[in-house]
Amino acid sequence: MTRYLVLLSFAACAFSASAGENMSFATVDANSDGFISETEFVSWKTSSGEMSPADALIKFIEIDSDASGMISEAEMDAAMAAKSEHESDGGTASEKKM
Ligand SMILES: [Ca+2]
Repeated sequence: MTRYLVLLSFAACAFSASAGENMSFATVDANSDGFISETEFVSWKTSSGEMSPADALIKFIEIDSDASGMISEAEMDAAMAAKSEHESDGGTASEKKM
């Protein structure tokens, strides 16, 4: 039973990782000004049904590390790197359990 749960969580991680790879900064930057505004970020996150507007706003504030009100490509890269690092940690832990 535990083994099935580990497999399921591993599959969920793999799925979310591949979904993330389909996203590019340019896709989210709707007006192509080189920054993702709060509006662009929230509409991207909510359009996929992934998050509520409130959750998307919290995520935006997390990623906007210099609190400029805009997400730069560097800030987005840092957020994606932190996310994939977290996911690979999860994968390693699952392999150890198996
Ligand atoms: Ca923009």
